[in-house]
Amino acid sequence: MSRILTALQPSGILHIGNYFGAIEPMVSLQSAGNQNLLFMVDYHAITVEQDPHTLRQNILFAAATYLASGIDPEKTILFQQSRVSEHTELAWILNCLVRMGELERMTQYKDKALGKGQSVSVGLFDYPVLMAADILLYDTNIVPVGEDQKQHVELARDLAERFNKKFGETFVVPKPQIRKEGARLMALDDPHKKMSKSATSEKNYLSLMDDEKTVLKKIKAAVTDSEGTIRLSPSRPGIGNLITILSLITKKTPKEIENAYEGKGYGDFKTDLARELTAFLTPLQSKINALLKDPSGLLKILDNGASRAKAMAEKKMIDVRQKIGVTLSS
Ligand code: AQP
Repeated sequence: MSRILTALQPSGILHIGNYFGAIEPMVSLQSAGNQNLLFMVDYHAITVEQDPHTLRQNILFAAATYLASGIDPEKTILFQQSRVSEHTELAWILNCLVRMGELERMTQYKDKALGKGQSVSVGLFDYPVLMAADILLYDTNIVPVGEDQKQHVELARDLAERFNKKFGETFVVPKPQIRKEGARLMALDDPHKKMSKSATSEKNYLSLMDDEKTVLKKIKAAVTDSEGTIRLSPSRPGIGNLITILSLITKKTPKEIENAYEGKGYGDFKTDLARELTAFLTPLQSKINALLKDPSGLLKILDNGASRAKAMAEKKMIDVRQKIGVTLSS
């Protein structure tokens, strides 16, 4: 039995990249008899400015999205990061092991800090250490993530090994699990950038809550190129991204899609893609909306998840405090 863990920031309405990169893999791993933990990393979300009212709504929305996508709270411990204070406690201890140079190399930090000068929060810089704490606290074996988070999971591995070497065997060294297709869906308005829920333009992403009209508008406006054929090629990231999305939704291979659109142009392809997306999103949205109508039901699930996670985290921190020498009784 493996312990599997993943998390998402409630920093906006989740998009199809989050769904295919992290939620769907977690749902499929749930059925294999593993021990799963899934949570909303609200303390990661506040590394950039958040409106408190919207943050509260986004936490509940993310919980509803997981459940609507097939997460079973009996099989998966579903909770909110801030409810288990051991995450931030362990992050502090790991902060004292990590080196400045390691964090300065993190590409997500560099991307997010770009152009923001001195106004970037220390939290954004330190984000990968809190993520390492999230993972190591639960003796996690596997972390299903999108491609963008691979470097952060590698840092968690390095910190686990460093801690174990210095203080004795304490942490399991986790492995990232990255799917072959869909691990990095690109922005619709710029296929050289990744799809991101906190992007300034809504044209960047396909939200899980977009309605039929919005989906069609965004897909029609999605950046492609002037070649006009439905073919995968490294030099054609725009159409490649759209083929990947269609492939994820229809479970057809990119090759089958290329064959089906032989001799057809972007107009037909984009109309079909928008239709398939709407057919995929509409039932998911109905389930999410039904769950959101019962906030006390959601809170009950999150309370239960928080106490289960807390019990595991408390046990781990007793060992960690002992190992580093801050516990005075033996
Ligand atoms: N474009 C993407 N394609 C595939 N997977 C993706 N993920 C994110 N973007 C894509 C995966 O979704 C999970 C949750 O991500 P996160 O909420 O922790 O933050 P992120 O990676 O920074 O994602 P966003 O959407 O870009 O959020 P913001 O804009 O708030 O930073 C992770 O497993 C991630 O890999």
